[in-house]
Amino acid sequence: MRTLKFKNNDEMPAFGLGTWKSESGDVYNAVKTAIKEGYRHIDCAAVYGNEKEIGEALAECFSEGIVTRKELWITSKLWCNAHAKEDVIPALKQTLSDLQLDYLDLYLIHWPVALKKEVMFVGAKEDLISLDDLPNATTWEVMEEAVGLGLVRHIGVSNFGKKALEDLISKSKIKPEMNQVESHPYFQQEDLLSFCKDHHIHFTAYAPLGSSDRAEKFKAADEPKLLEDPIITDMAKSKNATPGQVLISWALHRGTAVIPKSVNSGRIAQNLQAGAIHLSDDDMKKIASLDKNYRYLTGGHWVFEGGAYTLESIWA
Ligand code: NDP
Ligand code: 1BO
Repeated sequence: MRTLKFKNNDEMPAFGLGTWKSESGDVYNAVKTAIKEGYRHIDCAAVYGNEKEIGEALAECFSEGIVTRKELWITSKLWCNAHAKEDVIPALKQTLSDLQLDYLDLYLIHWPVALKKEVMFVGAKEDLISLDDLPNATTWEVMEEAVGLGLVRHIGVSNFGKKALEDLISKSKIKPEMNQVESHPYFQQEDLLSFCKDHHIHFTAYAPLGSSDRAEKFKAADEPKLLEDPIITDMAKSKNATPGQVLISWALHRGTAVIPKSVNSGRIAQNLQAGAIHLSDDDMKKIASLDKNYRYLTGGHWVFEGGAYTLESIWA
């Protein structure tokens, strides 16, 4: 399995299981099936509301001797309503308790957006806190403390653009080691990927299959269907593979990590096998030609008339 190497020589499996939208009742089986199949990296987040059930699956995998803690790479993310200094460690401890773990391999600031503590899902501009009042660098100081406390091995960010990264890099003792962002053939983010490479920040591609199970209210009516793109489906046929496998293989060939979500045991197994599919330079070029700068996750839910954030400020 391909890995991404960190400065201290820790290696993160480049392929992992996504768990956003993995419902209660499904996620336990998904995680257990994935680990039994050979997955060694699980991507979690407090806001996904399923860390307790993931914790039960992990505990059972350990107690049944399917895998040891050291063999797994577990990522989780700090939700936006816990950015205040005093809220970071309690939120992290809650995640650790839910996942039944002593430490995380990687902990990320989920978005460069701050919410009031009592708000889980943003509904109005009053729910938001401006980054002028609660800067990412303030939250980051406590992320750094979490490393010192041994609660997390590595820290990073998610949904950060170049400007937000530059700001954090200039103010931090421990530099962010990961940026987890949307990336797939329709939204490749070459600029951001190359910025991250230059600053020794690893890059994880989320929504690699087009995130088709997002709630309808967050989808554009004319949303392009990545899994049905003729270049992808033709390439899949020619390699006796599935479109999903071609998309995952493309991300791995680019040198990024990739975390497709599935709760279907057949697709969980199929996605892992994508690591064995070879793409030639010509295949890579054909796929690169598909870029249309199309974000599935626009970030529009953070933006309100007169609110603290604009799309430009979020993605800058
Ligand atoms: P994905 O692009 O992974 O797509 C998931 C959808 O694809 C599901 O409907 C799944 O259905 C389906 N699927 C899975 N495998 C296949 C396959 N081989 N062929 C066809 N369909 C398939 O979307 P996500 O948005 O879930 O992104 C992946 C992960 O990235 C998330 O789960 C989360 O962990 C992370 N993420 C992080 C974000 C962040 O802000 N940091 C934002 C978004 C995602 P089924 O389950 O039925 O197989
Ligand atoms: C608000 C969406 C988060 C997915 O990681």
